[in-house]
Amino acid sequence: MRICILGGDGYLGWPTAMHFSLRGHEVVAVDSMIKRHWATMVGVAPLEPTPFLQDRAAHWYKKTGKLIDVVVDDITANPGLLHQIFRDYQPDVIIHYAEQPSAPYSMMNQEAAIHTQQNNIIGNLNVMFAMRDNCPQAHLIKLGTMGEYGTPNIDIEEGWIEIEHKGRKDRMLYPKKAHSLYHLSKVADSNNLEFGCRIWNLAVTDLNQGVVYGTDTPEMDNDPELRTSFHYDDIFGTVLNRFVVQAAIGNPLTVYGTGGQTRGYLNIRDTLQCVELAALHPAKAGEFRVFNQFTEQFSILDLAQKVQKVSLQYHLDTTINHLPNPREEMEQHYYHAIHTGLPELGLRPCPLTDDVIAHMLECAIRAKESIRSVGLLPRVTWKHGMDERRV
Ligand code: USQ
Repeated sequence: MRICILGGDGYLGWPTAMHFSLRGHEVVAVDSMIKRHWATMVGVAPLEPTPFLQDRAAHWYKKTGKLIDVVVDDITANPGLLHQIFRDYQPDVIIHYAEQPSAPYSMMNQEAAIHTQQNNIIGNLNVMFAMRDNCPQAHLIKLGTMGEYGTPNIDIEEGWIEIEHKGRKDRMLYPKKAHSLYHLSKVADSNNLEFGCRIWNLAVTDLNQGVVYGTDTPEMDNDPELRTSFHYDDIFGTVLNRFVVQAAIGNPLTVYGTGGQTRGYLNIRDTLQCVELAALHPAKAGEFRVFNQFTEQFSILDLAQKVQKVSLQYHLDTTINHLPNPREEMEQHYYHAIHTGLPELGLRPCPLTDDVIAHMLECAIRAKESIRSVGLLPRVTWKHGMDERRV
């Protein structure tokens, strides 16, 4: 397949590029590098330096003889870009990760909220129009999020729900109660894409992904030149990635509130499996297909206790600190999200075992010297935004 990966420099984008490239697909990775800029703006950096995308692609070519084409440009700021790429390249599959991915970033202040929604929603519209005009037969795999649904007091279906109202029935997009203005940008994307499928016959899979964790994938092969950007800070670090880094330097684990918040989680290796399964089993023309992409669900306290237990093996005396919750979210709630679509296509999950946590912890201990204190504690509250004193 000819695969175009938008957001190819990111935590998920680069591993996805290597995964498909190794399996013999033609890959072009597009990225504006803006996430590196956002990270600098909020004073954070990945655990270890992440080589530039062009350098990683060059190293990959030297090592495997496989070419990953790189385009450095902005799909949101330059609406003509994707028209040109899709016209010339004629992708079979477009994988769209190129969005501002952080809920706290979107809640920092008015400017960051508007930038998040503009960047994400306009970028996604640019993808839709470029597909319609240049490769209407391609399959778009779009990264959505489980956080679009929030935590409703009813079962969460996979994107769609049958509703009976006053004696009549219809199949509707599942109602959303998103966690943040970032998550709301993805709600808007989902609505726009469903419209594109209905009106222009586009074929789209929306992957409503849970919280991802993990330091590496097999293609990285412990090679620092091929590593991905692993964030552990308050803005771009996801919770389990944060906890292992906090444990590695003997800091308390920052559980927000009681820690009863329950979410779906998956290993970064399973992200790759899921995206590959979606690509190999495409949505049909006109179909807006949604998968809930996670493998297990945990509360925050469950995760903290797992990290605490494993850290004992490394003689780390890890404590759990219940901080006042900087977010507005339910801490005790019902959570039952259907996630059968991807297992039906063949997903075989890597569960979160003690060994998986131990491996992450070893990576964090190895890179201990480079861990920064900025962002170990949360700086953004949903009520008041970024606390500038902590920048
Ligand atoms: N949390 C803590 N302590 C921390 C950090 C987070 O208790 O130090 C809690 C949060 O309050 C929240 C949960 O952990 O209840 C998850 O937070 P997170 O920062 O790991 O994840 P979230 O903000 O939801 O966003 C992340 C990714 C985002 C993706 C989303 C999937 O950054 O791109 O869309 O996970 S999901 O959560 O399923 O919507």
